[in-house]
Amino acid sequence: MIKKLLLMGMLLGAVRAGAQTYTPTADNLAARQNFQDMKFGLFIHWGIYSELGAGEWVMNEKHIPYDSYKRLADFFNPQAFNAHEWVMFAKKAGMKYITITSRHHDGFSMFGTKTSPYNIVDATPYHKDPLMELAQECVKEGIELHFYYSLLDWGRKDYAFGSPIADGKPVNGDWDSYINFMKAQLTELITKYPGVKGIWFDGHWERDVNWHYDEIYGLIHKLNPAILVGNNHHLEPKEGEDFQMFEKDLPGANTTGFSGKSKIGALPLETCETINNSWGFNITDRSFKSSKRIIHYLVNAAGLNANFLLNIGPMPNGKIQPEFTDTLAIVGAWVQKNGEAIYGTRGSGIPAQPWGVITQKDKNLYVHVMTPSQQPYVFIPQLKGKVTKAALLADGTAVKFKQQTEGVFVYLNGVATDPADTIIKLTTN
Ligand code: JFZ
Repeated sequence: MIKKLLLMGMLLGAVRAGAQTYTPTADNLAARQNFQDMKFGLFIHWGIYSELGAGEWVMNEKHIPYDSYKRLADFFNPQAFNAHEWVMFAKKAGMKYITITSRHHDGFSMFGTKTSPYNIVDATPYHKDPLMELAQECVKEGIELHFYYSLLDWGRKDYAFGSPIADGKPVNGDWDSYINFMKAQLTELITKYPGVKGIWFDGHWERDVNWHYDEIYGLIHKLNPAILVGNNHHLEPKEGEDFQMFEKDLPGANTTGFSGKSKIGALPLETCETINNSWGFNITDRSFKSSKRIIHYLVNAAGLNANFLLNIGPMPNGKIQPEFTDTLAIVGAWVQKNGEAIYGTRGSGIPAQPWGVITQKDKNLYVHVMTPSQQPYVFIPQLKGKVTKAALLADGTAVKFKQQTEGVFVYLNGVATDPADTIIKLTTN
């Protein structure tokens, strides 16, 4: 009784404070578990900007007037796009889901929409909907699909980019109209496209307005309660969100300066990074990350309990450049062999060590030695449970270990090492 009264008081307090209470459904909670099990996803930035080969910010960076930029749509015709090839590319790389730009800051919709003629079906000679093809192909191949969706729009009058803000909205815009536009588009994306499992918002940081997240997130979860909502706002998770993301940084790190305010919360985590230095196709960017670096990023993310969403920017003809295919074929072969220590694991809670990280699944701990240590052993502190067995994951060879109250020593002398990551599986009771 007292408990009930207390609870009612808390609820009333929350209502009075204007806070909504979001309770994820059982389906949503199951989707979160599944999301965490997948560990590795493909991020795709693809739009009419890809034609200029200078990244997805080209309109803004080169000060291209909106009316001139719009011409890119007149000759966007990705004849070589093949949804099956993209999905197989992701699958071969060991990725379990794809997050693709449905609409970026340039405001161009890469999907067929009734809400605006500025979309790939109505405004380009291609006249087809690649996201529908991709969605159908993903369902067929058992790959999950998430849509990136930009809150920021450089071109729409109702958004009024550059306008002063007052009372939580742009003075020169029509904020209600813009919010309704986004709600209509999100409704299309969630109800028309088969198998969509998540929405990845971006652009929050552009202006300090009332984004009406209660309505937007509420709508998404009403249309499909299992959809995972995430927002690249670089802040602590907000009410109604289902996962937390980090941009170009592992959770807890802040090398970019973006992540200073994003304290790690209790939600599933995801971190995204580029395969070179660009999100959208960039013809001059040749700073390709090595397969080893990508493997390390994946393993480090998994050790910190996070998914890794690796980005590529396909070319305007719809092809993926060979440098990306080559690298990811190597990554894929590695993950194929070592997936047991990645998929379905969780962070062990043991902090990252100078030599690597530890992932966990059931009673097994996977010790990932990525940087060879100076000593002939690695030391794993804070290990709970008694280790009953240590073996090389690659071939099952027994590995020597010694457990003390402070932790476990695993001896690596004579152990066959993997140049990217030597994995030792510890079985505990
Ligand atoms: C955003 C987008 O602007 C970018 O184009 C890409 O889609 C990426 C995944 O997300 O990038 C950001 C977001 C925020 C900041 C910088 C880049 N920021 O707050 O400085």
